[in-house]
Amino acid sequence: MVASPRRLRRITRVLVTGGAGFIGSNFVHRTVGTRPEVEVTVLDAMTYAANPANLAGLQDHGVTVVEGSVCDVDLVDRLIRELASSADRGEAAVVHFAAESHNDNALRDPLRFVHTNTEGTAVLAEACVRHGVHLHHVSTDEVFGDLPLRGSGLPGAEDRFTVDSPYRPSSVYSASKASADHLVRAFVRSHGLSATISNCSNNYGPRQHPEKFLPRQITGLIEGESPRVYGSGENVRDWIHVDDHNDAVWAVLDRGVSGGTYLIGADGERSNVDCVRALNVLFGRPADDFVRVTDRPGHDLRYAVDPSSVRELGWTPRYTDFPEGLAATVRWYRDHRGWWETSRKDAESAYRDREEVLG
Ligand code: NAD
Ligand code: TDX
Repeated sequence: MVASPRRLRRITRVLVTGGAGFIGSNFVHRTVGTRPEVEVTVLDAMTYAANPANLAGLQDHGVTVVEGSVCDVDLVDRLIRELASSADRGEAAVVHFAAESHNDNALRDPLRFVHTNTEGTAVLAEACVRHGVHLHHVSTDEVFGDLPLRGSGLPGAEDRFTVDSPYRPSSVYSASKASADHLVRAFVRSHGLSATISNCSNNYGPRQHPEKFLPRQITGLIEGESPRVYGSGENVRDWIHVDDHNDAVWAVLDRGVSGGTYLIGADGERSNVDCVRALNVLFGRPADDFVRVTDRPGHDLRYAVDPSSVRELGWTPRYTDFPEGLAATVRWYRDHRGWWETSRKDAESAYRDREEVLG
């Protein structure tokens, strides 16, 4: 018999930063659905990436939503003080999703990423130290840079990122997340912060902003447009369903050792071209009916995560069939046109200014 891993923490109250965005709102829904004993407060600045519809109806389930920034020192201090004082029946934790999350935007406005992602994380860490609250910092596999393509024969071509991989971020987005990871570790070592960090691979699922790769192609296909692939399209991402990511975050919250880092992934490596071919097939179109457009400057080639650190906590992914998860995601976008129509228009007008179709 496999022993079920021991819980180190019994968390009964969480402050979810960025809880109106893609992964954060799915985390809130999943927490409300699977852990009714946990009280949830959301802190979100409601930037363009947030959608108030993501949290619709959750107030009836006791979820409190506060509009504000993780960079607001006084607001963060008050919320974390309240969180600490009311967690009498268990422990409180901050689950930190809030970020500027899109690489293409980091090319246009890099300092905003440093402010939100780096400084905002330090503000939270300092308040967590002051009030003795655990911080779970949600980070990305992009902090490790990129790997050569499998089969290329280059050094590292058969590797995946592990907890011992060196940090080699290539964009201001990933550098701002890497800096945040370093700050969390420094607060643990020098200020006694209780914290865990997870670095996850690319997420897909409902409620992802149409600026991102898969929702951009899905909503475009619904509108009758061909998918748009950057450059050669041979770039590989390691896809994981957002619910699997969030279940892994809960595994880390329950059983992760303070100061520990956990890499989250679901063995889902696929090239961008493979993804658009799978989508075209789902839409009943010729697999190769897509256009190649201007590449992203500094475009990372391959990400791949060795998830053994989080699997050791007893977590396993439930969405192991990517085409099935993709088909369910397509259904969600077909059924929620009102959710994405305006944000798609805004994202597309920015894209069309910088993209050219390659011959
Ligand atoms: P998202 O852009 O969909 O959501 C981010 C949320 O943060 C939005 O609701 C936004 O309003 C909020 N926010 C932005 N600035 C804020 C501020 N100053 N204060 C408070 N809230 C603020 O992003 P996402 O894809 O859900 O990513 C969530 C987290 O997961 C990020 O930290 C990201 O780095 C990390 N991550 C994402 C992926 C992925 O594939 N999307 C993979 C690994 C890690
Ligand atoms: O239209 C597109 N065509 C295209 O080929 C877009 C929007 C993207 N791409 C490519 C770029 C990447 O190779 O698709 C891949 C995925 O792109 P994004 O969705 O922008 O994600 P990525 O840059 O890989 O970063 C994502 O995963 C790690 C998240 O946005 C980050 O927040 C997370 O940290």
